Amino acid sequence: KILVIGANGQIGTELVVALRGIHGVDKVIASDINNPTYAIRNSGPYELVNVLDKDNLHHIFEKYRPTQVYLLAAILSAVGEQKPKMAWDLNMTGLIHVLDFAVEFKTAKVFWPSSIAVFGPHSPQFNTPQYCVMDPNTVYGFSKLAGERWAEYYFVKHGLDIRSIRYPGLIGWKASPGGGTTDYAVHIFHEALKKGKYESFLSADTTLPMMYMEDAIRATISLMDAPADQIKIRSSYNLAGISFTPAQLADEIKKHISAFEMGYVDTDPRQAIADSWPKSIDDNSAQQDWGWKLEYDLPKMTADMLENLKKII
Ligand code: VAH
Repeated sequence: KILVIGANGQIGTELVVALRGIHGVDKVIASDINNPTYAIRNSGPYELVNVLDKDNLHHIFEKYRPTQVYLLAAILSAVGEQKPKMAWDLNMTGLIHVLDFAVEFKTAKVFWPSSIAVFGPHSPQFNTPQYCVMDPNTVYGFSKLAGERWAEYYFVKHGLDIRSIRYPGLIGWKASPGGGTTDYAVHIFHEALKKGKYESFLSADTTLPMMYMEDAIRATISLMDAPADQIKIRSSYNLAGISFTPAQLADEIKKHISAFEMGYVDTDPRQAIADSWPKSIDDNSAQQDWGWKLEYDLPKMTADMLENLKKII
């Protein structure tokens, strides 16, 4: 059995769909703190799980004895700055509970997402390497950095086969983003189709590493399928994705919706968060260790997003 915790989130929703397609619906237990969203309702086994409730979480591990666990429950960067202690508690204590039960129940593999948010103002801004100065200044960012240290620690001390990816900002059409700084890159598509215009909360020239959800899910599954001896990094793997600005994304959308109008909100707290993150990432380690290769560039992603969103908006 595969347990996905945080199944209602932007990554969780898509991961449940992908894993059920591979392993069969009944093999994948979706779970989250609240009831399933439309996207996965009535589509297979579902449990209410609160990673901060040890008894509840222990009961789920005992009931299913999962061979794989994907822990996607987290509070993201923007919401995390509004609720710093809650973000630290959920992201950190939640992870440690899962690590402990994975060891207790001998879970074969654990996946846990990190983020480019682990880098900070003094990290190299371009082609940010796997190892460098990391001084994240958001609670989300340093909870992910601390989480990477815990993940590697449980691999070394307990032999737990835990694997992780530092995701760029993710863009997909199956599920809404969860209160992050890169959410603009999803909202813009919905607004372009519904209203023909969008007011970006990040400035026109804010370059960020982003990635289409198809690539992010494929990377996750290929990392988890790779033989353990190929996984040389047990903190978290950099993934580069595609780096672009809101202006470049708007221009790409205009190739499909010529009347699309882009505007910019001049003050938003998420700008400072975006400015603290790298502009591009070096993912050589992922390419060498487990053969990572990106498929969606900006034009291909934009075309696919609009084509799929058009059908459900
Ligand atoms: C966020 N979407 O904005 C997440 C992600 C790199 C960004 O970690 O917080």
